[in-house]
Amino acid sequence: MDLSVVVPVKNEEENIDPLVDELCSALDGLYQYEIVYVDDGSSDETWERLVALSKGLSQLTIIRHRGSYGQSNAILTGVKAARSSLIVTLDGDGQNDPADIPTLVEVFKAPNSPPDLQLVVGHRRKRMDSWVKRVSARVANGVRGYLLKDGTPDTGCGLKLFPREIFLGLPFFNHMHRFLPALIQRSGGAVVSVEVNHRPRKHGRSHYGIWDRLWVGLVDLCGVMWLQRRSKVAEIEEVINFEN
Ligand SMILES: Nc1nc2c(ncn2[C@@H]2O[C@H](COP(=O)(O)OP(=O)(O)O)[C@@H](O)[C@H]2O)c(=O)[nH]1
Ligand SMILES: [Mg+2]
Repeated sequence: MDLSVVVPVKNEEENIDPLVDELCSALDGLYQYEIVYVDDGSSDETWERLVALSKGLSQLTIIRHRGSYGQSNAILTGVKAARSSLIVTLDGDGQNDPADIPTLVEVFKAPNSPPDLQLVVGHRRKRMDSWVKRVSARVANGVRGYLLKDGTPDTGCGLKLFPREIFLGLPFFNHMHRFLPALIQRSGGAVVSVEVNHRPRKHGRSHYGIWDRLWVGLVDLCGVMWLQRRSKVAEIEEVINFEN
C-alpha cells in the first residue's frame, strides 16, 4: 500500500459522502491507498453515513471513539490503525482539497527534497474563512512562528503528509496536531510547506472559536517551547551485531 489517508471528524454528517467521493476521484489509479475515518464522538448522523458508505467501499476503514477525545486523539487513532508507512491527513469538513494530495506526495518523493524531510504541510494562502478567523490565525501564526522559529507559515492546515513511524515517535498531547512542524524539527526532521487550495465550509459549522484557541494555544505554546529546550538528539556513531 502506498498511502493511508486519515480523516478526523466530529459532527460532519453532510460532508462525509462528498469528501469520500472526492478522495476516491483524486486517488484512484494513482496509488494503492486506504481511507481511515475516525469519528470522535459525533452526536449527528456522521457514523451512520460512514457505515453506509463502508459497505460498498473496501478501501474505507471507519473507527468510532466511545466519546469525544479531541482532534489530535482522532488523528492518533487513525495513524495507529493505518496500514501504509506514509500518512496524509486532511480535515473532514471539505475545506481541504483532496486534489492537493498528489502534490504533497510528489514534494515528499522529489529527488531534490531535503534528505531528512519528514513532514510536508499545506499552506492555505487564500483562506476561505470568516475575517475573524483569518485575523486571529494570522496573529497566532505570527506569535508562534516568532517563538518557535519553525519556519512554517500555516501550521493549522489539516492537510499534512508524514511517515507513520515519525508521527508515532512524537510526544503526544491534546492539540499537538497544530505543532507538528516544531515537534518534528525538534527531533532532527525537516519540514516543507506547500501552497494548497482552501474552500469555504459548505455544510456544518466550525468546532473552534477564537477564545478557546487563544488560551489553549498559549499553554500549548509554552509546552512546546519547553520541549524544544529539553531536546537532545543522539548521533549514532557505530552499530555492531555479531549475528550477521
Ligand atoms: N476528532 C475530532 N475532530 C474534530 C474535532 N473538532 C473538529 N474536528 C475536525 O477537525 C476538522 C477541522 O475542524 P473545523 O471545525 O472545520 O475547524 P476550522 O476549519 O479551523 O474551523 C474537521 O474535520 C472537524 O470535523 C474534535 O473534537 N474531534
Ligand atoms: Mg474547517
